Amino acid sequence: MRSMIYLFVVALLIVSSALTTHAANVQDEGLILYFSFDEAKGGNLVDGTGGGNDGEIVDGAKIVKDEVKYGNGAMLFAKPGDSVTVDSFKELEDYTDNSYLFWLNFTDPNSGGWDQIIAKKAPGSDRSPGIWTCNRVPLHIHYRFNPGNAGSHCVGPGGEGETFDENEWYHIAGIKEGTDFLFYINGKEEDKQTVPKDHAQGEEKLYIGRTGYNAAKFYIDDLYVYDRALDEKEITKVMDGELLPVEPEDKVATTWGQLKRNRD
Ligand SMILES: [Ca+2]
Repeated sequence: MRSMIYLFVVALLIVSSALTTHAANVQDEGLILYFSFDEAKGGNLVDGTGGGNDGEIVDGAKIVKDEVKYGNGAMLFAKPGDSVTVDSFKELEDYTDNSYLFWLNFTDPNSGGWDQIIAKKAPGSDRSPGIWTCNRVPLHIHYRFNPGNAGSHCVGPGGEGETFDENEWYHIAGIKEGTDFLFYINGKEEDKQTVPKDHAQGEEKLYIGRTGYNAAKFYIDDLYVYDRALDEKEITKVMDGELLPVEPEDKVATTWGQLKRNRD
């Protein structure tokens, strides 16, 4: 009888663990959009916050399994036309303070043009924020807000004028708080600029890859968009994957191990 109950409890734990993991979203105060890039469903990226603001794979960009930072997939932007868009929604249109955090791995030197990584557009503006490479071959990031085209010019690890290497993952965090723009790379503040407190905003899409500009060439993983400014500690937490749900296999293995120990 005792082993019957034991088996029943184990079965129950496995089933409930699988169910809760399936439903687990990534949630945090002010987190309005999250993409794991682990899979595409019917040509869409599922909004991992549970908010339903899925991304549409418009052209080219692919989920890949060979170069991944977290989970079991990332997304590759390999061609100038590769593009993902997210339709406008209230929180995306309304924010002033905001934070964009993501892992980025450039696959190639830059084309020499202003190539797009991410853009949240607004009526009459393409930088709320707009994130590009710089118009030169070495790899930098150009991170801007309107009006006034303000923000970081050509930043890399180490600051303005420094360059990113190819084939290496970097954690990027752009934080706008009031009139401050803070640019973090791998959890370290590398640049600080003054930007308009009330930057251009309104109903327009969020883009990854091509806009009116060609897409830069990169892998991206684990994208978080907040409608508030994160502090340094929170940036590190996101970078370290601490908001991610526990993997189902780990959970079952852990539960099983604990049960076995309790029984022995
Ligand atoms: Ca992933």
